[in-house]
Amino acid sequence: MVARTERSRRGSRATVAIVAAMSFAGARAAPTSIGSEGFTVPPFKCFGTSAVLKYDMTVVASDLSGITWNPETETLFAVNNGDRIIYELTYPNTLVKSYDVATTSADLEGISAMGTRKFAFTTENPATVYTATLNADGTVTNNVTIKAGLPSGSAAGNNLGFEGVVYMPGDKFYTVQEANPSKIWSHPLTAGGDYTALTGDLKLAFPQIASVGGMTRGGDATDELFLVVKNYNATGRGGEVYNGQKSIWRYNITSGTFTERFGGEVCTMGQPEGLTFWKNATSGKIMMLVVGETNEARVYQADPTCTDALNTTSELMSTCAKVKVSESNCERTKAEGGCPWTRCDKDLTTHTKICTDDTPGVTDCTEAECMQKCNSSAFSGSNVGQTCTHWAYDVAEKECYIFAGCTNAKFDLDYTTYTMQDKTCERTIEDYPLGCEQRRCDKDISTHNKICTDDTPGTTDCTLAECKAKCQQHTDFTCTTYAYDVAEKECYLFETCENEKHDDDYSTYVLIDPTCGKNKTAGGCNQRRCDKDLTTHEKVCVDDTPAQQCSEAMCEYKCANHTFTSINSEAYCTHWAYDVADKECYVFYGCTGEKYDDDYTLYTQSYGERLALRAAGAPTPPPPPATPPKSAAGLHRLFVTAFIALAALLVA
Ligand SMILES: *[C@@H]1O[C@H](CO)[C@@H](O)[C@H](O)[C@H]1NC(C)=O
Ligand SMILES: *[C@@H]1O[C@H](CO)[C@@H](O)[C@H](O)[C@H]1NC(C)=O
Ligand SMILES: *[C@@H]1O[C@H](CO)[C@@H](O)[C@H](O)[C@H]1NC(C)=O
Ligand SMILES: *[C@@H]1O[C@H](CO)[C@@H](O)[C@H](O)[C@H]1NC(C)=O
Ligand SMILES: *[C@@H]1O[C@H](CO)[C@@H](O)[C@H](O)[C@H]1NC(C)=O
Ligand SMILES: *[C@@H]1O[C@H](CO)[C@@H](O)[C@H](O)[C@H]1NC(C)=O
Ligand SMILES: *[C@@H]1O[C@H](CO)[C@@H](O)[C@H](O)[C@H]1NC(C)=O
Ligand SMILES: CC(=O)N[C@H]1CO[C@H](CO)[C@@H](O)[C@@H]1O
Repeated sequence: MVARTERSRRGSRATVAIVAAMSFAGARAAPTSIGSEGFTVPPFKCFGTSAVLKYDMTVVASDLSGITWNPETETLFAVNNGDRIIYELTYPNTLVKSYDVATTSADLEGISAMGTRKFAFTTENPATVYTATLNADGTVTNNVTIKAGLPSGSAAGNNLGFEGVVYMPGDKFYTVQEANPSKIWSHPLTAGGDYTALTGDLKLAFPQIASVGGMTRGGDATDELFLVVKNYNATGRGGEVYNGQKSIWRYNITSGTFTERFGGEVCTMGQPEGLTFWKNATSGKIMMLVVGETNEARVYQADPTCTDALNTTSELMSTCAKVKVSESNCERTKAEGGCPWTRCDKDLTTHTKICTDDTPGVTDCTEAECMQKCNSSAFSGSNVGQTCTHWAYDVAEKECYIFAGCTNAKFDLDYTTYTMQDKTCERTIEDYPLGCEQRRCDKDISTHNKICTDDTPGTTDCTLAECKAKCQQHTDFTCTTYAYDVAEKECYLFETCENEKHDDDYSTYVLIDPTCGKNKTAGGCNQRRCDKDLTTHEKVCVDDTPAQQCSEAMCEYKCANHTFTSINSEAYCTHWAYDVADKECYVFYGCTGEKYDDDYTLYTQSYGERLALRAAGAPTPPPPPATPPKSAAGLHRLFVTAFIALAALLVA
């Protein structure tokens, strides 16, 4: 413990010394070059607790997967794993040039500036490092494949190859493998050698890293690497366990240890994939830029004279808040159609069966009466005094349950369950232009900022679109929810929405609906998936072989055909997720911890849809591919292939 503290202090003093030697005068410094950029990365504490900028790096079309600062041109070079294009831009978001590096795989994942416009970059499938010169006129020359593929016997599943590369000036390349295992490798600067493992499986190292999105160097430091980690298990300073964390980790190559981590806004990114540091020539500040899918960008800055020590960031800044997992499983009101074929678990939830079919016309009731009984909390016996939150009605038998809370809502052939009030309205402006009308988060207990006011109309007020944009760009805290007053043009931003309730003036919107809940007809929820660590699931189609892949229609059918019998005989599949690119499919029972996923679209499936799909039967699988081109279809394919080849020739 003492030894570690000593080392940390020395590390930080050394950093300060290097930076002080640069004696920054405040004037604009001349461009620097790789290996002498005039800084190392100060301890993370120095980057403070607020991002200085949060934005979408829209000049990179999509799938932003890696970035590097090039000190000689004072521009950024970003890679996109959707095409094979490297984008050069001026910070923060002005396109300079784009370069088609024509790699055999389009899956670009990492990039590192090497000086004199030379860059190293990686592709994931297979794990490969390339170098090339990206000329100012947009041409690509001197392209070299340093090495394709890991040494034989080293695991690297499809899509789990290199996520990042670091050129260490005059020394070697370092690469990082995404997962199974997450691992750092090195390779000599010249082509033809082999990768050498720098670490073992990072999952077994103390931060329990299970997935890495990128890696970068820290200015002129030759013994440090910085990893963008997408999934690791953390232990808090008080011993508390936080699973599924995201962060930046600092790694000391000499000692082979991770020395500190930084969560902050990295926690809120969908999928952090790239990181780079530079020294701002105007302000002298050390800039830290984290980027990720689709084109999220977060910027922090540190004063190089900062004297904080390594590993002294607060628990709050180093660790992501635990994900709140919603427990209630029916949050749809009568107006929203309720939750069909569902009833709260009466063994676990306080309830009264308030109408029965014992004496039709006397003991039974209408749906409106059932709702009214919940509204008036008409509990009987020992439950008198409880507050009704949910009610369930059986249309056929005219029976009614009222519930205080709703634990373990599950399949029921006869009932539809309704909540009296959706306590967390959660509407996006895209799905509901009016949002949640006359609702607002409780500003006494929700972290908030009143960002537009009617003090000086035309100056301090704003439009609804501006209110939303301010939420997206807010840096004091991560804004998830915004509320807008149309009459006064006022706007509130909220970090979380605690105790949402009635408000005469405001309509409330979320940036992202955390429980999107759309069926196939409604188009599903793009780039979302239930958390497979928290939800009962089965991966029913995989991309290991073409025979194990499936079509979207088959994925939907597999949900309809699936019962999680280990739970019970009525645990029907409720959600399915499909990856169009890899033709992979998950089926789920419930959906806990729904979150961003770059590959999947998530769909709900009601019992009604299930019955209809089962009645229609399994979709016919597509014809087997690559039959000899004798049939008309084969000839057609041949023509298409020839046409594509011709088009490619013409383009080239
Ligand atoms: C890395 O570890 C070595 C050996 O413990 C130490 O001498 C060095 O100062 C460390 N480097 C940094 C940047 O902390
Ligand atoms: C993190 O903890 C969870 C729950 O204990 C476990 O399932 C998972 O494998 C752990 N991850 C790593 C990387 O150790
Ligand atoms: C950081 O310090 C805490 C004690 O405050 C210690 O438990 C932890 O292991 C340290 N982390 C690293 C990466 O050294
Ligand atoms: C440098 O800092 C200034 C002032 O904060 C900022 O406006 C500018 O965008 C920064 N430029 C770079 C390249 O970091
Ligand atoms: C519930 O009862 C109150 C008072 O009786 C009434 O004002 C309100 O409209 C009722 N709400 C619903 C949803 O029926
Ligand atoms: C449907 O489920 C049955 C029973 O589990 C299984 O035998 C069958 O292969 C499934 N059909 C499809 C198309 O997956
Ligand atoms: C699918 O969702 C739409 C829109 O939410 C809804 O109107 C429709 O009834 C749903 N379809 C089924 C079969 O549940
Ligand atoms: C941009 C470019 O010239 N790319 C080439 C790099 O080298 C490979 C293999 O020699 C070629 O296939 C690429 O076209």
